[in-house]
Amino acid sequence: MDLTELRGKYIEAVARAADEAALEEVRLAALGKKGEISAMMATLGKMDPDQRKAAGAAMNVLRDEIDAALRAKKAGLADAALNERLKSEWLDVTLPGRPRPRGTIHPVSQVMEELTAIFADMGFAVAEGPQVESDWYNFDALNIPPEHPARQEHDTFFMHRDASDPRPPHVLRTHTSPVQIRAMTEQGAPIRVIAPGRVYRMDMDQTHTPMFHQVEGLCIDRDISMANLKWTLEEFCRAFFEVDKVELRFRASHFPFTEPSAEVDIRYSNVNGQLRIGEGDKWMEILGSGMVHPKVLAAAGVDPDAWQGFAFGMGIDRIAMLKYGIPDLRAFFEGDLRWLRHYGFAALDMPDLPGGLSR
Ligand code: 2NL
Repeated sequence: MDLTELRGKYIEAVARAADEAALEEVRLAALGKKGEISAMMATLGKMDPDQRKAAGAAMNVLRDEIDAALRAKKAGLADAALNERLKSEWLDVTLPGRPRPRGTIHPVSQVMEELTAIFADMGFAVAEGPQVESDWYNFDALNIPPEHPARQEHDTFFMHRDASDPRPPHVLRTHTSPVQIRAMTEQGAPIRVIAPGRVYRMDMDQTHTPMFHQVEGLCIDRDISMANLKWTLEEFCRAFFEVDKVELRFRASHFPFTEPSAEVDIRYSNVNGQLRIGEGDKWMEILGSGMVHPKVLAAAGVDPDAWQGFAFGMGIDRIAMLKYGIPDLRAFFEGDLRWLRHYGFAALDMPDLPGGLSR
């Protein structure tokens, strides 16, 4: 083959190579150690000097020309491969982020935090205690006699005991009062504490659950009176319900652990199912309260001739529903949208739901 034919053969082979592997094969066939161009150049040694000078120059030109074509083609193939990758791997960094569903604090926990902060401003510390209590702390210390209905098997969860077990009965606490008995016993008087937490009663129907949340408050000092109780509760309700005007009604009542005792109602209205606190002509019972019974002070090691004070208790689930405008416990369980919304229920974020469900 002469130089012109070789040039034609390899320039065309370079042009046809579809990828870098095929191109490398062409390079080896032409310029590799055993390549055709290399073999031809090896014949220069047998030529006489004049012939070699002319043939050598022509062969160098051909070799350089094929080498240049190989390099150019290689760069072209690499470019094409990169373009191919850029086509499939592109990323639009200007797209908005994908929103992730987020949870929110449970309304009962939120309300506990709110009321803890409000009472903290009035000098009340938070006390905590066990949910499984001895019947002494849960009942006896609170002047609840053995024949009281709450101490019969049907109102209270009793811990299982073998007949031979000598320990006194233990119960799931039915109120957080035992926490305050423990606090008084440990700290003595004066004392200002609230005790928020879970309580248990054997009650399950449309308006009751066997576990619910309660907050109790206790304030003992030298001359604490019902007037201090009234101011404390009014101040709490103003802050908690975020209204300037609240009206409370104290009704004489009876609890074994307070004397005198009062149940407290709050004025409200119900306008098309929307509850408004502080206005209207309806009254709703929100808590029980009274002056701590001398026997209860004595049971907690506080001298009733030197100290006196008030106590109160209210259901957190109930005041949480009141604050969020939920009419009753059934709405709590049946997925009232206001609760679902509070929980951050993702389906409510869909823009085109029928019935005005979207935010
Ligand atoms: C209610 C009534 C009440 C108390 C709780 C209490 C605690 C101690 C001493 C005296 Cl350590 N009393 N707590 C007092 C009156 C009422 O709760 O209806 N709760 C939901």
